[in-house]
Amino acid sequence: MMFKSIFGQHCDTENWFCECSALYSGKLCQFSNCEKNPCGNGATCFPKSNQDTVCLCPYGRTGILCHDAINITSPSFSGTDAFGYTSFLAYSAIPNISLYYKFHLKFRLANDNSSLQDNLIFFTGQKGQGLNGDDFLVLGLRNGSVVYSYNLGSGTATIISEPINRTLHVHLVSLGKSLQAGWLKVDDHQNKTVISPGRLVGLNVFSQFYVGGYVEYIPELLPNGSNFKNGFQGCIFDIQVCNGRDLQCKALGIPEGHPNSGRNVGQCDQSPCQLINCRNGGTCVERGSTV
Ligand SMILES: [Ca+2]
Repeated sequence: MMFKSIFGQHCDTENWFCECSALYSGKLCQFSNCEKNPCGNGATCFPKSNQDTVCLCPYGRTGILCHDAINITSPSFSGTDAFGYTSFLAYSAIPNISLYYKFHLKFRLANDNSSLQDNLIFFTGQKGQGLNGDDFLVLGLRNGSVVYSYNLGSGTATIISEPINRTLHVHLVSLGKSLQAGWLKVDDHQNKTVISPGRLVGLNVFSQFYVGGYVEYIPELLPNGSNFKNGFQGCIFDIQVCNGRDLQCKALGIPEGHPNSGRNVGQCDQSPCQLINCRNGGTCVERGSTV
């Protein structure tokens, strides 16, 4: 089977690749390269115009040329830019989630309606990207709701939450799967459940675990049902995965809490009130700020 890449090369979908000219890179040659790369520390460089280049910093670096170190405890993501790059974190594939798993996380949206339209929160699949392999697990936002989907190889199961309440600063999501049965709980909404179609019960995913976006964001190369159009816009924090027989919870990554790579990720602005939801009509007041 052949299809035409967006830059005109023909690609064979069985073990295909696109041969890119020197000024382009990426699976579909979709990224423009810088002729002379001024960015430091392995940053992604792309030409913004004939005169200007832009550096997208790797995880842990910031600044115009990515020379400055940044300590990230709560990652903030800036969605997909006009050149097709998402900000993302990639963690080692999570072991022992085939039959049973749970995830817990919190997120805060950028103050922008587009952050709720069609945005990825996390993804893992068989190849991370590509046309082979049906199994995947994805969480995202679409039309104001949280969307949780998985495919165990015999069809996609999806749970769509009630629309989230945008007046909350922080949203809580818990989800899980036990054999074919999935469940999703968002904020104080009722728990929702689904049973995946077909007969298969195991989630067989080998890709890295992507948070906020992908290395190469090509929605048409992702498995059907997992293709959110944009990267996440806002902060995602306190992700816990619970796996194994006893569903023991821990942070993502090997070692724990450490991503393998990332791009264009900042530190979430952590004024304490942005992370607190007062109950019963209360208003959060920050103490100790001096002027
Ligand atoms: Ca499977």
